[in-house]
Amino acid sequence: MKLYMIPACPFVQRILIACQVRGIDQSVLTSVEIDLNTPPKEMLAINPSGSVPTIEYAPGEGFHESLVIMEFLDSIEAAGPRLYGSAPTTTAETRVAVEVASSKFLTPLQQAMYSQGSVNSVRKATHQLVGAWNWLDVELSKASGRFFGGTQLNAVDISLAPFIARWKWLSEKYPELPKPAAGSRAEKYIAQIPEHEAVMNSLPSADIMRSTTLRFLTPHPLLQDAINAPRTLLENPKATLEAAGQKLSSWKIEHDGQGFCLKGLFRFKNHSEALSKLNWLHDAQETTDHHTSIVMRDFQESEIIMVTHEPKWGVTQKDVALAIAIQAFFTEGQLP
Ligand SMILES: N[C@@H](CCC(=O)N[C@@H](CS)C(=O)NCC(=O)O)C(=O)O
Repeated sequence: MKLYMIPACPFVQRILIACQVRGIDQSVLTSVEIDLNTPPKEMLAINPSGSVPTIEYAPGEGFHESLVIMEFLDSIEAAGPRLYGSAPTTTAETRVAVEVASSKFLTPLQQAMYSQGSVNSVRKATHQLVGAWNWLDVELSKASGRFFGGTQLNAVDISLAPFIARWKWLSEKYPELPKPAAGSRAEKYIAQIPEHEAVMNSLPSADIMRSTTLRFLTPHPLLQDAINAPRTLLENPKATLEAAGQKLSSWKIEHDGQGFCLKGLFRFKNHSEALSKLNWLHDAQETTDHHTSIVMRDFQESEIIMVTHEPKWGVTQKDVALAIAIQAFFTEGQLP
């Protein structure tokens, strides 16, 4: 059997940890490292979405989704303990526990972990994490050992482990995120999980873990440009617009009596596209600490006006940088 994977992916790491615990080695499930930009055609035939982990259990036959693969691995005869227990009732209960852990704990953690520097996401995570740590603490107190699986890792522990292993870099980057209470079970758990042998054997080097964690914590380069750009007024904004060419083709410079401003007109296919894009814009404004004026004509069309009022009316370098990011997202659907 083959496991299509990239070592830095936390969902792949669930599978690698599961194999370690169950004692399923490379001769049974062979890792095939892929390039996510160009997945092999054998993998795409099984999983057209191109995501990893994907398992090929027989030539041309397979499936994806880390939790489904973990359940499948539990059906294989192997020396190690079962991740979902042996009795049907334990299996069912463990499945439910994985779901609950995902919604109560992983969702808030991932909100911060995949924030891309979004101030709104970090704020939301800050609210939710207090409850998440409490939940973890209470649930661990019901377990018969330091892990959900008692003395060894079960499916719940494994589903959480790759994300918990990233907490260190997450909390360094956002020290304002709530932490588990000092001396609590949750605090011990997040210290012990990354040190568990099965977890250590499954994760790439600390350097790779750090850099991939940080990549999802920092704003997209176009938003980073807007954060860095100075609020310096442009002498000749029309010339700047022309020089930017395609990148600013949805925008024009207007003179509205008080001075220059940038105006862009963007169309949406439907109501839900309009809402998701304006939601992104709200987020981008908070993240770049730069605000625009939006006129939403209807759910098909919005006009965005960008102008800096202080200390003088006009178009600044920051306006232009944010306009480039808005155009990239609004016209291409996602940031390039
Ligand atoms: N729900 C999936 C998530 C897998 C996932 O998001 N994998 C990422 C890499 S960490 C991926 O393949 N992204 C590329 C894509 O979705 O095309 C699972 O649990 O397996």
